[in-house]
Formats: sequence, structure tokens, C-alpha cells
Amino acid sequence: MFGKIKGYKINKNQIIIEFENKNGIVTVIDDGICNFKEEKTSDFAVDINKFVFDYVKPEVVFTDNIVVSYGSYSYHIKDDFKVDIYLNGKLISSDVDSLEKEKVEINKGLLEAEGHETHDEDEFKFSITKSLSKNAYIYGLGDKTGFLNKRHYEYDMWNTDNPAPHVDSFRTLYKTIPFYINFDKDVTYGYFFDNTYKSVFNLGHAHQDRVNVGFTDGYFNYYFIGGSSVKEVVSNYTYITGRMDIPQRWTLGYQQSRWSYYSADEVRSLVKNFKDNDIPIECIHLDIDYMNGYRVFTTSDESFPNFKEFINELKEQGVKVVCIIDPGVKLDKGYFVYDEAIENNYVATLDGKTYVNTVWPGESVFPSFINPKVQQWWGDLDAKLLDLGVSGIWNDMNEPASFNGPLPMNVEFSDGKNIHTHDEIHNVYGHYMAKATYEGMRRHQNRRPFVITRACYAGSQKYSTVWTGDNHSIWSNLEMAIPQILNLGMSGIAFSGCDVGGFNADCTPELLVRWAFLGAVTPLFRNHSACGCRRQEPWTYDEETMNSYRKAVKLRYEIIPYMYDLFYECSETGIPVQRPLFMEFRDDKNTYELNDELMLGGQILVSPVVKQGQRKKMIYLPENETWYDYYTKEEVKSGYSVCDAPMDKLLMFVREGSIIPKYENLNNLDHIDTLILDIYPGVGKYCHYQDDGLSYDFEEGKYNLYEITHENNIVKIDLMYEGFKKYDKIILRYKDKEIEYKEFGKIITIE
Ligand code: MIG
Repeated sequence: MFGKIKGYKINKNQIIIEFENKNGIVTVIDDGICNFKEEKTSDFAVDINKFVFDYVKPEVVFTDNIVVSYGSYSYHIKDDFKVDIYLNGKLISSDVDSLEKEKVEINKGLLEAEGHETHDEDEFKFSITKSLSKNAYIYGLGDKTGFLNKRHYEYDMWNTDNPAPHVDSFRTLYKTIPFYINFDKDVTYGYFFDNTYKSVFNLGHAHQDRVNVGFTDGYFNYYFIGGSSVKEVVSNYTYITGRMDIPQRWTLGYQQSRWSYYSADEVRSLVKNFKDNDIPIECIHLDIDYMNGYRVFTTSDESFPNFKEFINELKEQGVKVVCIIDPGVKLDKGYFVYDEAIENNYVATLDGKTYVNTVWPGESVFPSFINPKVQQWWGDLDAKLLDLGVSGIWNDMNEPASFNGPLPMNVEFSDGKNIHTHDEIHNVYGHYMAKATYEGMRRHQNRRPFVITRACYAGSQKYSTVWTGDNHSIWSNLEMAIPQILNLGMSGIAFSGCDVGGFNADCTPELLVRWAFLGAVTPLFRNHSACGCRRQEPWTYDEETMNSYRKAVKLRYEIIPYMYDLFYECSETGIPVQRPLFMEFRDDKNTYELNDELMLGGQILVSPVVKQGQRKKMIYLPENETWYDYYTKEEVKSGYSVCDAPMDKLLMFVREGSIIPKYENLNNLDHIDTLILDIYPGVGKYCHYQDDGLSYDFEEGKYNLYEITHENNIVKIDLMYEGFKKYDKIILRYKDKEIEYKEFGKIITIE
């Protein structure tokens, strides 16, 4: 593709290499972060121009190869733009030859006639093949189904809405994050490919010692992302693709959804049921039926009359509303959104005519979200929903999904200047829709936008939270939710969740309870289910189920200040809230493929039950650590052991020396005055963040930072930074003793 090296020039931190056939550019962004691209390229997730610096000065030596060194890493660039990467002088990754895949003869016609799924091999314009060491594990890649370790699998990057039950043999789901982490006990790094066309990631599947990434089109444009740990790699990856804002605090509360709540009265009685049954509730999601004939940005006068007053009425009870918005705009002359779209040429075209496909409203047209003017227009429409009192926007169907066959590859999307075809835009359609939504909300009010999207691309974490789409109420989908959310976190997306209880199919009481407990520690905690399936609100089951469900939701409310601290950390570092164990215990081999446990931050280990009928669970607590039961605060043996796993409890363990900030007895997050600091035996230090939980005022210094240090029950709190109203009360707890803390800087003993 590139040919032999002929020479090079240096411009700031960029080395422009002249190859026989075309130029290549190496941009050294930081120690261990480096971009390799052909000169002409397009950037989607990362704007490389923002990373051209004077102060990063790589050393360049040209002998046989061009050797570029900076910090601990050096990149040996060879003919054909092949690269060997060295860390402190040791070779850690190299480009290798891409070998042919073994051809398997199949009788496609017969297989398909019998209903089997077959899969065509893609033709690649080019591929990049990286070495894969014997002991490496592979993580990341977004929302792919299956287990944590992706080695030996092959996946497609093509945003897809597939209604079948999500199983581990799926090649793709809704999201495209072309980023993988190569983790080996001694060396960790990642590769991110900023190419939106369909690509195929063969992860040691065709050849055990290679990762082959084949691209159907687009440009050669990828990043090496080093770091001393998985945490650092994710942090470096989010340094270039972006980090999320701290979310509004209430978005960490419990959310209830259903396709659909069909009327205002139904929603009213729903809220009443939550209150009557003493189950905390923060927000209700309105699915497509709140609209007038599925026309986006309208509301139905029949089933939701006086929409604004209705929303206000809920707000007075502490309940917020999130509305779904699909991309498809109903083809309907006289409907203002359609008229504006057509008048301004804001929609996709085919052969010079408006492109039409069918979605919920019937025949519909598709905004060209890549056009900044369309983003502005759409964002302003979203902002009008905020004026009605809506608190968040849920973006669905933005793969884009369509009922009348997929959009042809040559459908055209204008960015205002140039035309992009569907094959290029497909994987970023949801990304730009989320961007438009986020920016519209951001422009309109001093609130951190709450956007939820189904489809997305690398970097969407800047704009939106995500959910894992239409899972099923089956045990395997509960089990899969853990690795899926952990891999999303390692792919930069920390704020994610799955439909608690499962979307399709009927949820059993046992499954609902186990799912609710997983939901309680998942960033986005929303129960959602499809029409045609059994209702999934907790009181539609028996008393015992509801009691357990209530416990799960209350557990969530207890740990919200801890989760909020983790989101604060994430906004600064990109390190996810839910983490696989090896992110905290990198030397512990037992954790590399542990699919049914997770860490909530660095302090709490959670071991959810994800198997039907299980009342005892084998748990694993990393050795060389002392662990305490979250509830009883008694020491628990580390290593493998079998634990009682009753239906009304989530197994949680706390690391020695931890300090967990908690709320108590809250059914709603609007007013908080008391903070509890629950202190576990050992020596520890913890930083707690507090702000208004709503706005961007923290950017002007309106927040507090508390640093808590302790040795067992001897504790001190320092107010490290004060810019916001403090708690009325801080209560310190150690085992079963508690005491109010009144004077910052003072050492006290809890006894
Ligand atoms: O084709 O809006 O994933 O959460 O309830 C179904 C109706 C369209 C798919 C979403 C789901 C939502 C549903 N939507």
C-alpha cells in the first residue's frame, strides 16, 4: 500500500514520511500515545489537529528504519508503514503479515433453506495485522456479546439492531468502538482505529498469534495506546476520544420504563404504586406512544393532554420524565419537522431524491446528522422538549434501523459541503445524533445533558450514556450483561446499563430480582420491557419478589454518593465506574476471565448471582488482601469460597481500609443533607466530591472536596476545597458505632 521509505520531514510532533506510493504521518501525542495515518484521511472520534504540539519533541533517527522515540516508547517504522513498538527497549508489538483465512466450503443455499444463518466474508480494501503474544487477553470492542476475553473471536463493526436473543455468537450489536486492549501481565496496550466503514476484527481467531483488522473502505488511520496498566490505557484512550461530564445526580437514581406507558393516567398510577410500595423512583421514561402518531417532537393531545402541566405535576412529586426521540421523521406535508427538513435539504437522499424508508411513523426521512446545521436544528428541537419540563432524551433506532430493508450503501448524507455515503456514515449516525442532542441541551440550559443512545461510535461518551438495547428476559442475558458493561467501560463508555429484567420475553420473579440487584450497581439503572411481554414493575409479582426488589433499589440509593464520586473520578481520568477485577488486581491471573464479578470503583467487590436456581455461589476474592462483608463488616476469607446467596441480597465485599460514603433512608435525590461515611477496618484515605448535582457551576469552583483519612476507628476529615454549601450533618460509622463529625481537621475516635 505504501511502498518503500524514501525520506521524512519533521513538523512539531509530526513526522511526515515519504513512502514510494503515498505519504504517511506519525503523530506522537504523548508518552505512549501515537497516531499512524496516511496523509489524506478523515477523523471521526479524534480531531488529530488538536494534538499537534510544539512541546512534544520526539527524537527521530533514520538508519534502515525510521526510529521515533518519545518517553518510554519507540516506534520503528519500516517499509509499507509497518511498525515495531518498543517499551523501554523491549519489543512489545509489531505489524506482521496478514495470512489468508482458511476457506471453509459450505453449501450456502441449502443451509439458508433450512434456516441457518450464514455469513459472507467481506472484501477488504486493506487490513492491519498486529502480533498477538501467547499470554495476551483481549478486552474492549464496545458492546459485543459473550464474555470478557475476546481472544479467539471474530467480530464485525457494523451497528446492528438484531431482534433475536443476544447470544455470544453474534458478530455485532448496536455499537462500533474499534478499540481493543491487549493485556498481558507484563505489557498492556491498545489499538484504536478511527475508521467508520465496516471492519472485521479477527482476534487470534484465524491465526492464534495475530490480530487482523480488515477495513472494507476508508483510510489508514490508527492509534497505538500504551500505558502501565489497563487503567492507564483506558485513561489515555479517553484522553484522545474524550471523557464524559459528571452526570446529574438524579440520573444515578432508579428509572422505570416500558414500551409503553400509554397515557398520563397510567403514568400517574405508576408513580402512586412506587410511593405506596415504598420503592424509590427518580424518573419515568416515555416510549414512542407519547407522541402524536410517532411524529418526533410532538406529544399526543389525547393520551397526554396538557403535557407541560403533567410533567410539572410529576416533578412536584420528585419524578422526572425522559422522552424517546427516534431519528426517522414522518413523511407528512404540513408536519413542521418534516417541512423544515425538506425545505433546508436536511435529509438523506438517493439519486438526487429524498430517501424514504419505513419506521414507526410509516414512511419516514432521515436527517443527515453529520451536517453541523442539522445538528443545530435538531438540538434546538430537543431543547423545546426541555421547555416542556422534560429532563432527558433517549435516542433509539439510530443504527439507523429501518423496516423496509436496510438503507442502501449509496444513500447520501451531506455534511453541508461534501457528500458521504451510507457505508461511511452508518457507524457514526447515532454518534452525531447524540452529539446534536447533547449540544442542543447544553446550549439551552445550565444542566448537564442526560442523553441515552442505542447506537454509538468511539468517543460518544462525551455526549451520551448508553444502554445495551433489546436484550431478552433470559438468564444468559443477565450473565452477559456483566462482561458487556465491563467491556463498554474499557472502551471509554462508563455510563451504561442494560434493560433490567430484560426487554423481550417474559421475566420470571427470580430473574427480575437477580437482575435488579445487578442493576443496583450498574451505572444506568433502568427497568424496561417490551409491549407484548409480561409487565415488569415489581408490584406485578408476589410480595416476596417486591420486597427483594425494594431492597435492591434501596441498596442503590445507599451507594449513590460513592458512585457519584466514581463518576467524578471518571470525568477526570476516564477510568470506568464498574471495573473488571484485573483493573484493580492486575497480577492476579484468577481475575483475567472472571465474568461474574466486578469492582465498583477500587473499594467494593460485587459478586451477583446470574444463574437460575442458585442459592449458594462460588465467589472469588483476590488473595493477599483482607476483605470484609459489606453488610456485617466481618472479615471474609479471601480466595475461592462458597457463599450463601439468598434472594434478598447482593453479595458485596469491601477492601480493607475502605471508606464508603452513603445516603440513608432516601427515596429521592432532590434534597440531601446528611452524609454517612462507613469506615472499614484498616488504614485508608478517601476523597469525597460534592456539588449541586445538576449544573456546570462546579466549573466555576462551586464544589467541595473532602479528604478522609483513618486508621481503624481513628478518623480525620479535611475540607480540601470549599466552594459549595456543605452537608448539614456528616456521620462517621465504624462497625456498629457511629458519631457525628463536626470540626474539620480534628482527629476523632469512633467508639
Ligand atoms: O423496534 O420504541 O430498543 O427500548 O422500547 C422497537 C420501542 C423500537 C427499540 C428499543 C426499545 C424501545 C422500542 N424500540
